[in-house]
Amino acid sequence: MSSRTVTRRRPQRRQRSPDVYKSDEKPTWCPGCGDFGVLNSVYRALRTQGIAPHQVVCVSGIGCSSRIPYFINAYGFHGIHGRTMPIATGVRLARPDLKTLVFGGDGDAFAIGAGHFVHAMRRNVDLCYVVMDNATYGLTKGQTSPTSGTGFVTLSTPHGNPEQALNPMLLALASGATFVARGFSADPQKLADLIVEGMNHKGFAFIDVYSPCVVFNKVNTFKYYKEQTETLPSDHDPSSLPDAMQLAISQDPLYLGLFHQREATTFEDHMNADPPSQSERHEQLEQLFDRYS
Ligand SMILES: Cc1ncc(C[n+]2csc(CCOP(=O)(O)OP(=O)(O)O)c2C)c(N)n1
Repeated sequence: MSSRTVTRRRPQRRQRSPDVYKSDEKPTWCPGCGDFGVLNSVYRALRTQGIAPHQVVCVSGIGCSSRIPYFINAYGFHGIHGRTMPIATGVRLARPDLKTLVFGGDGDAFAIGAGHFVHAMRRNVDLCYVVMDNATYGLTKGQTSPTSGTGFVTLSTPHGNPEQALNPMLLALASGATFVARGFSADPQKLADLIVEGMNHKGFAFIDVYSPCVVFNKVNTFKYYKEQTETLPSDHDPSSLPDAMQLAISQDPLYLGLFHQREATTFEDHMNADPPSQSERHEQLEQLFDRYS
């Protein structure tokens, strides 16, 4: 065993009251915000897991959605805009005994944080990342975000958004995420189930959640998602990446559920692996030398 190997304590699991996970801070979101449903799902997921508050850490970026750690009784890190992944990766490596949940908005994740997002997925860091996707920048009062539709009129795009929306599911699948799911904040029980699965997944779990902003986005509303979404076909095999991609392309309907899941070596596994011995390293160098001489 390497001297860097950390002994993992098993999380204590038992049924706890949902109130255990509620902090004393009252959510500051606007009435009707989709983020309330996400918070509710997180409480339910933690209760189902039976994990103690001191065994969970919630990392977030900046945005309305990123305020969520304040409302959860657990360790929390309200970070900087678009930098959740570096922070969460460090937390995960330093404290593998804690469950690391990561939260943010679509701006935080797919605009300023897009580069970090892609690399965390290809590294397969053992994190559960819940993106509260309202297709707008809520905190800064409603500019377009990468998931806003073409033509979306805002103060920053008075003539309509000239860009096409990014598809976060396809991006995650193409970047090597080993768990890719989509939920809806108006269905907190199904979302809670997905968060439980994401937390239990070994590797990077990405959950994109439709979480409407009732103040600044009159396009991606609860009504729109209720009409447009459908549960994934019951015969969908999540181990098939091409099938997952095919379903992720669909805009009508927009599917909800677990698109893809597979096993792969995690970043932590690599970091904790025994380093090669001196003779192995010598042999590798000789092979390299032979190849290039
Ligand atoms: C480096 C940096 N750039 C810009 C900002 C301004 N800013 C704060 S939150 C935000 C976007 C929030 O949108 P999103 O991440 O989708 O979260 P939401 O508020 O919609 O939940 C921006 C641009 C900032 N705080 N830091």
